[in-house]
Amino acid sequence: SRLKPLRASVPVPRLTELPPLGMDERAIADDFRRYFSHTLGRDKHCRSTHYPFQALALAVRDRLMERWKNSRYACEEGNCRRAHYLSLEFLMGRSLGNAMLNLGIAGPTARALKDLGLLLEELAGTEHDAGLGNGGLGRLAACFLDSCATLQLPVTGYGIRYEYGMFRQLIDSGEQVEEPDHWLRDGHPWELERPEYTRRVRFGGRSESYQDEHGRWRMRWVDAHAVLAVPYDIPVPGYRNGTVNTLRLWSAAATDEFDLDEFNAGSYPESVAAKNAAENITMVLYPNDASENGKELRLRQQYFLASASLQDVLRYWVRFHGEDFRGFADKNCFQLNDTHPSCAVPELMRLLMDEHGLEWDAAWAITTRTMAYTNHTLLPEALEKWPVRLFRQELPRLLDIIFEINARFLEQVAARWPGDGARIRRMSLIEEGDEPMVRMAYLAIVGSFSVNGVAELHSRLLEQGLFRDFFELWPEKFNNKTNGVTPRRWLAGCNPRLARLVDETIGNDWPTRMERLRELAPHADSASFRERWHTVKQRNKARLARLVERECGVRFDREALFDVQVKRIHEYKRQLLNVLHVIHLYDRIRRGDTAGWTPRCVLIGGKAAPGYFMAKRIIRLVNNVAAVINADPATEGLLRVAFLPNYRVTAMEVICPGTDLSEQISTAGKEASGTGNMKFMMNGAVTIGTLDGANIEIRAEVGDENFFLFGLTAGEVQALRGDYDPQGIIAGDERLRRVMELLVGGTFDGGEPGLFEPVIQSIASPHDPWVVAADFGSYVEAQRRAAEAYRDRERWVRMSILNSACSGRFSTDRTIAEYNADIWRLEPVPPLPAADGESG
Ligand code: T68
Repeated sequence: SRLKPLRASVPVPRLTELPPLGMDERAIADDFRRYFSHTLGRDKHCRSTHYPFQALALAVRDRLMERWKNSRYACEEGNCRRAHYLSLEFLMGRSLGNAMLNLGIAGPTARALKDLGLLLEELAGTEHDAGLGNGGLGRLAACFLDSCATLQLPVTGYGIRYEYGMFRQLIDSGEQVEEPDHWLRDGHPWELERPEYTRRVRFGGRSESYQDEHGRWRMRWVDAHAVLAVPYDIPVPGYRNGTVNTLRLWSAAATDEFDLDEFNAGSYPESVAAKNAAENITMVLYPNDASENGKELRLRQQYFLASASLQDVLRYWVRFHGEDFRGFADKNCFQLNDTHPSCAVPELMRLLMDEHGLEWDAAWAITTRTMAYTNHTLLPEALEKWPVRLFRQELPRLLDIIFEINARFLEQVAARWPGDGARIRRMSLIEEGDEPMVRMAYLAIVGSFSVNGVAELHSRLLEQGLFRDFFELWPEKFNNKTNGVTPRRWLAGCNPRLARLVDETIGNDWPTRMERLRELAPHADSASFRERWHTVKQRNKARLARLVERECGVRFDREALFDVQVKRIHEYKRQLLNVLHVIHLYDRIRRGDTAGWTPRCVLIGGKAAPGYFMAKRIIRLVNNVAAVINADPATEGLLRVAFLPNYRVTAMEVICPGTDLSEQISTAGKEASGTGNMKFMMNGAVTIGTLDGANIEIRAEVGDENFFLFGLTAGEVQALRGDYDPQGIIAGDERLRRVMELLVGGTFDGGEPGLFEPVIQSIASPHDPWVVAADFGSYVEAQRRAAEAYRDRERWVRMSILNSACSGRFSTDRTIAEYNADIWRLEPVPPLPAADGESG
């Protein structure tokens, strides 16, 4: 480690008597000024918001520090059971507003700044998003951390400190262009480097057998090269409860001796240059959200996270318990966020056996009592597989262990189903073929005591489909944990006007007791309450309209229906179906079929994986359709369309409060859960959606009269296979036929004939897995019902109120309480009292 530990004789500073920091306007203002002038060295000539932001972040961070330490101590002193959330992604977004909200100092801070002539919103607006994730999976991890801290559960997040997060999306002539997101360039005030906890992670080399000092044959990993994993800690404050948990992100660095070896060989510059290879491991987040591309560097990232995190947890164990691992499984639990960190299964085996001397059975008992796996996808193409060859090259010792796990597992299968060779081949952790592959999901299932899906439908489909064989073998492992979102960021934080109205109506404890939102429901009958609700929504729509005008140059009239679909661009999410409906509306306008029209503003946003051709072509289509429609005077006052570039957490914080209609229109059986659907609902948007993922549970909560349902069910989509006839559907539906004619006729080609040919082909293909044409008719009908409902303002506002009122179940506090009751079994740990006894 670069920083030598203090020797026992070195005096340790006594810090316990530090007075706690004030949470009032005055104390915050004083600290702000000190950081601004003394630490950052700025003065009255400073013309940038960056330094005032930095000074404020440091002042707020100070107030997290003592709570952070007290939370750590409480856990240490209580020798408490802990959970470790392993994830390649944490999509945190901005931190300042969230920290102030959870500490309860937003008010005094705003006043302190105002006295100094500064505007809080302006400073907060300069913070970069921490975009260390692709979408739902990464944001779920961030919401989970917020709920764990709020429920005072001792859960640590473990992830990677990517130098470059999710790419910035620009739109150039209607096309997506990716720019690197160097989010750390101006420094990241929330992180604390912890070089003293640096770990070594090895790659390459080979494994060999040897005899230990007792003459026993063991395996070891030799000739590997080491990379340092340096942790950076980020504080995760609970909601006004004194708890601050930790997100620990690993950064790769080259070792010194690695350089020295090369240096001795006489190639000093080359050896220093070789540092790059090590440090590349944590350079960039892979921007694929739904398909694996099998890149070597990605496997290195996955192993790097798993190994560093497990070593960190084992180090903590050894510090308090020495080499006795008997109680380890009672005190630790690892939650794997999808298969991405599933190298943790063989790596924990390796560490326990090779580094700590345990025998196989003891190590396996610990592993299978501590690992739990969450699946996030039903798409077979998204299930991770790694070539055996790559494992042998990069992680040879892990491959030995995977083979051994597989051999023992297949014996179990053979004992249960004697002579069923087909089943053995199906369930093997190794897929045979020209290029044998390790099936990571199967590895995760075999190595875990819990396997969960993220919505009821999804969990059921896993049991009956993808993981059927495993469900037959171990039904007790399988369970459901329906996703949620944190109501702190996704209601209290992003929608202060609505939050105030809710406070005034039902009291202010709802951010931690979301079931209380139900008490709003009776107020939906009050005309004056509806009026106040409507006023809030209109102001939020005005705020969203300003964003759209600034980013897209399109004017949205806030009296119109705001119809929004924001999420990653993917064929299964069916942005294309949305566009077909927009084209249909445009066709109606051109035909003069506008009697009883509801003016509508359609917003679509999201990033496409850079190598996903169809997704990028769909972005192009949205942009071209928007250009044609917005430029046609006939659409004035009736229809506006915009594609919002660079959709991200911070954009959603403006979008969901200002949305009327939430588009959740995936092909049934494809969207594991969705979480955007929950954010919209909480903020009073009404959903138009299919019976997919958590939509089903949203509809069950709010009632079918407050949800615009359409489309085939998952079972019906399945049953279509083999006799799907989109051409027949197009021919038989006048509306769709006309839409296809506009597309084929080049109305949106912008002078590039054939541009949308691939899109047209996919809709018309009997092999279209997303069955866009099949759902078009019922989608247009549901849109008609939504438009009609919107024209009756009292009716719509009532639906909006009821959607918020029924959203309590979709708080991650509920989700995390379920993870804890069924999987983690942790006791809440209140922090040790701060020096003055204050903990709030
Ligand atoms: C999403 N998955 C699901 N994956 O699509 C969504 N994948 O239904 C669900 O609500 C959400 O997870 C939370 O459970 C993803 O977001 C990824 O981002 C991803 C990233 C890398 C590789 C594969």
